[in-house]
Amino acid sequence: MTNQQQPVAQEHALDRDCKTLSRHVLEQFQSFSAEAQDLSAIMNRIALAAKLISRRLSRAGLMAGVLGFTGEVNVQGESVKKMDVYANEVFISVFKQSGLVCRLASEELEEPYYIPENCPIGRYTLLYDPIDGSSNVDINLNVGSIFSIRQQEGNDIDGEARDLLQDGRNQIAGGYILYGPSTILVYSIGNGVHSFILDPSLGEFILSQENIQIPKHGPVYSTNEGNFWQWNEAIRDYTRYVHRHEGYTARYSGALVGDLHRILLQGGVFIYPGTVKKPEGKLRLLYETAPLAFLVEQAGGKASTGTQDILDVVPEKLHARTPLIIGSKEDVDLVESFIQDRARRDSDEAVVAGS
Ligand code: FBP
Repeated sequence: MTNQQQPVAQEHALDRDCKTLSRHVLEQFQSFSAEAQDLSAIMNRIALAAKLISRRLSRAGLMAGVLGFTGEVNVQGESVKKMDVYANEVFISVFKQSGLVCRLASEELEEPYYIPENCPIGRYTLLYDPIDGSSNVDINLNVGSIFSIRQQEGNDIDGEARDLLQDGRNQIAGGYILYGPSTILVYSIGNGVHSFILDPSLGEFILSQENIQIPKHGPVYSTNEGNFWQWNEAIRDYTRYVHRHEGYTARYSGALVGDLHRILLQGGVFIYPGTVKKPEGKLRLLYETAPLAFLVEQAGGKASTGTQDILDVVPEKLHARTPLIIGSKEDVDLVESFIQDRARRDSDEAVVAGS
C-alpha cells in the first residue's frame, strides 16, 4: 500500500468503526426528526440489552445459579430457564427512565409490562422474545433474542393491549440478535436489512453488512423431522421430495434465530408447521414470526403460514401462535405448492366421495 493510499485506508477503517447502530438508524431516516431520534434511541437500548445478555452468556458456565431451570412454568406452558428470566429483566431495565417505550410485551410475561414513568409520552411498544432457542442455553449452543417495535395507539387504559392485535405490516421495526461465536444484531425499519457485529474491544455494534438480500433459492431446509408423523400430509410430501432430490441438505440448530440467519445469508427455508397436537404451530406471532417475516420480506424473501403471508395475519390474542414457512421466495413457494396440491387432491377426493 503506497503512502498516499494509507491515510485513505485508515480513514475508511475509522469511518467504518464509527458506523454504530444509532448513527445508522439516523442515516436511514436521513433526518434528525423526533421519530428518527426516538428509533435511534430505542435501537441503542436494544443494543445495550444485547451486550448485557451476551456478556452473561459468555460467562454463564463460570457463574453459579445462572444456568438451569427456575422450576416455574410460563404462560406458554414451558419450563422457564434462569437465563430466560435474566434476559427478560434486562429488556425491561434498559427501557426504564427512557421516556420511549411505555409498554413491553414478552414471551415470558402473560400480560404486557408497563413502565409508568414512560407513559403516556412513550409512544412505542416493544414486543420481544428475550431468549430464542432456550433448549440450547445450558449446552452453550447458539441462542437469540427477537424484537419488534410498534406504535402505541391510544392509552390502553384497560391494559388489554387490543391495539397490538393488528397485522405485522403495522410494525415500525423488527430484528434479532444472534449470540454465536460473535454477537450479531440484524434489523430493519422498513428500509432494507442491515447487520452489525458487536466489537467487544469497543463495546459497540459496528456495521458489517447493509441491504442484505436473501438468495432466491438455497440448498438448506431446516425443520424438526422428529415431528414428521405429527405433520399433515402436505408437509410430509415436501419432506419426501427434498429427501429424494439432489441439492438439498438439512440443517436444524434448535434455535430459530440461528437457522434463519443461515438462510438469510445462504438461502433455503425454515419450516415449523402446525402439528396434530398444535395445528396453530409452536411459534408466537407478535414477537417471533412477525418480526422475522418483516425482515425477510425486506430482504426479498417470503414468510407464510402455508396459506397466508405471516404479515397479513391478525392475532386474536397477545400470545397467538402461527405455523411458519420462511426463507427464500422460491423455496417457500415450493412448500406452499405442496400444500395447494394436497388441498386440491383432498377436495377432488371429497367431490368423488360425495358423488
Ligand atoms: P423458545 O423461544 O421458547 O426457545 O421457542 C422457540 C424455539 O426454541 C425456536 O427457537 C426453535 O426453532 C424451536 O422452538 C425448537 O422447537 P422444537 O424443539 O420443537 O424443535
